[in-house]
Amino acid sequence: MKHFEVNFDGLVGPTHNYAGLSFGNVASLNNANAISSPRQAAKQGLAKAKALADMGMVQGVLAPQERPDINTLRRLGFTGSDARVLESAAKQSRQVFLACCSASSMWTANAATVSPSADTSDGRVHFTPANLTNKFHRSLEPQVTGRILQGTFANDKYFAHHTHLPDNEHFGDEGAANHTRLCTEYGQAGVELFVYGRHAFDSSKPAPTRYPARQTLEASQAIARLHGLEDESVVYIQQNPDVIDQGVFHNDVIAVGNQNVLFYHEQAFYKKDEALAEIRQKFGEKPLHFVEVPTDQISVMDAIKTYLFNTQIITLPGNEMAIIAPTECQENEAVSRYLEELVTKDTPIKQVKYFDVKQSMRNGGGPACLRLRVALTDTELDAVNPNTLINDNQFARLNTWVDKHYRDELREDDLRDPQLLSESRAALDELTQILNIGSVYPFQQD
Ligand code: SUG
Repeated sequence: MKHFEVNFDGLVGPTHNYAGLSFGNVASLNNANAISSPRQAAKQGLAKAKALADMGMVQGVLAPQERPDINTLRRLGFTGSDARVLESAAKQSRQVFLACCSASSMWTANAATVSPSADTSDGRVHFTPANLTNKFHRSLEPQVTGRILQGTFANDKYFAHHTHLPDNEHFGDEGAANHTRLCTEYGQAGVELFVYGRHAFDSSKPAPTRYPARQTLEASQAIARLHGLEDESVVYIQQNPDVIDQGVFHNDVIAVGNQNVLFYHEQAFYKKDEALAEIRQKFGEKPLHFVEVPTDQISVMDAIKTYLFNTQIITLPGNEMAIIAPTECQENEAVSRYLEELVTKDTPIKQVKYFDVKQSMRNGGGPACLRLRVALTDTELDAVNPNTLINDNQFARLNTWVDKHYRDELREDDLRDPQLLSESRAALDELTQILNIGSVYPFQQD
């Protein structure tokens, strides 16, 4: 049996904009009110996805969400025609309005936590959409995310879909951004690492003081239970509260794993030595590489600025690993030097490739944020909705679709334009046909 790790990249939605919505995410706050380019953003994402497909990787896409989110605005008391809802929300409650316009579902690392069939008690691939409770704009995502995942992984013989955790800060869950799986081969049982920012029910435990910890231990434990993971193959690690306070709002901003490699910053974890020892013990005797980046070589600040750890480490056909980095890493002297040296060292990582995803980076989303990893056997891959997988034909269709529907530039004032709402709905209606995922959007169900 063959197995693969498939990356499902989030298609950037037509309302991609910079609204400064994510307190604790430095890039999001620094770029608030900048002019965005939804078209460029969508094309940068598609180009990265296509490049990975061209490297021989199996690559998929996940549909974006319907925005502006008129239904939520109506739930919050705005009435009248859609145009009126937009107008009055923008005027009366700017922050709420902006939250309802965000294209943040593009960061599919936050779409869900996924456990491959090799790890789960019933031998199916398990998905739990993240509730994203810490940010209002992101808390609007899980329901439709669940539908999109079901439209993409539509066979319940192989795929188990759970409802997102209770929408409450106690169970704050940010999905795969705080989850990494280590294994020897993707199809063999692995060790799942759940990294959390705080304990929800024990305030005596350390926690960040300046910026929020978005993920709780209790949420991570609930996911492990739902997915039927065995205690011996799960490690819970607390993120270092100090780095959260410096702007590391998800673990994937400071650590990334692939197969038997864990690449992380010296300051990533609280009680690091204990955590690494537990991983080592649960992983067993097989070769395992801890690639630790010391602070005196790369500061936490540089890691956040360049997203050195928000890189994708992928295993290419032929088994060499490559690191997929944003061009910000190339532009930083210390970081590019580090990466050049890394590929010559005694680790499986042998190549580095840079991608321009600046439209996403300005909101704090690097290459790894843009993708959800799903490890699959060949039989499971055959059960995935084939229209969601990237090949030359689907890539061309999606690029043409972006050209047809997306604006070149978007400013805050454009978001209240009823025309943008119609354009977005027309785009998404067509997309559900291109991807054949069914009527997942509220406007298609009314
Ligand atoms: O949740 N930014 C996203 C970035 C998510 C990155 N994902 C991972 N690290 N996996 C967030 O903070 C900013 C939107 C705005 O400000 O307009 C935003 O939502």
